[in-house]
Amino acid sequence: MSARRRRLPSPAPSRPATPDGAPRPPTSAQDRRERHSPRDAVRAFVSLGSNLGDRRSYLNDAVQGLPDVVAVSKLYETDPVGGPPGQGAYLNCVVELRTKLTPRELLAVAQTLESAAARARVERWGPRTLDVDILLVGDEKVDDPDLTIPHPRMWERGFVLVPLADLAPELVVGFLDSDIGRGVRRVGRLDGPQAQP
Ligand code: A4P
Ligand code: MG
Repeated sequence: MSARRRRLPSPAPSRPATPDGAPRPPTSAQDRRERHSPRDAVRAFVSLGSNLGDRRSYLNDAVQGLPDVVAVSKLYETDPVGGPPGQGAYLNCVVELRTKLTPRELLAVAQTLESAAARARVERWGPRTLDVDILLVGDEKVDDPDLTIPHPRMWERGFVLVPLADLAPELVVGFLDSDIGRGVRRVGRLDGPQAQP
C-alpha cells in the first residue's frame, strides 16, 4: 500500500474554549507551536531500528506507513548499543520526509507504527521489533518530557549518523568519524522506489 494512502493518526484535538466561549490562552510550548499555521513543509528525518523477528519486514512496513517519504537510506546491520547483554544485531536505516506534520504528530505516527509491529516495552534499550525515533524536523527544537527534537542521542550514534550521511551528508560533518562509524555494516537496501541504490 502506498504510504500516502495510509490514514494518519489525527492530530491532537485543540483544547475546548472556556465556559464563556473565550479561547483559552496558550499554556505550553506545544500550544504555541500549534498556533503557527499554515505550516510549510520541512525536511524531516526518522530513524528506524529492529533487532527482533523478521527485522527487514518490520522496517519495510514502517517505511510504507510513514507519510511524505522522499528517500530511504541504505540498510545497515549494527551491534546493539546499550541494553541487556545477549541481544541480536539491529538492522537500521534513516528515512527522509518532506512534511507539514508537527513533531508531535510525527511522534504519534511513530508510536502507531511501533504498536502495529507488536512492540513490547519491557526494558529501556531492550530488544524490539521496531523502534521509530524522530531525529530532526526542519530546524525545530522541542524539549518536552515525552519529546525531544533533535533526538538527544543522535549525534553520538553510528547507527544513526552513517545512514543519515547517505541522505544528508552535510548534517553529519563534524560528528561522524571513523570511531563512531565502526561496526556499522552495509547490508543492501530496503525495497521500494525511495530506497537508495
Ligand atoms: N521520545 C522523546 N523524544 C523522542 C524522539 N525524538 N523520537 C520518547 C521518539 N521518541 C521520543 O522511547 C521512550 C520514549 O522516548 C517514548 O515514549 C517517547 O515519548 P521508547 O522507544 O519507548 O524506549 P527506548 O527506545 O528503549 O528508549 P530510548 O531512550 O528512546 O532509546 P533510543 O534512544 O531510541 O535507543 N542499538 C543499535 N545498534 N540500533 C538501534 O536502533 N536503538 C536503541 C534505542 C538502543 N540501542 C540501539 C538502537
Ligand atoms: Mg526509541
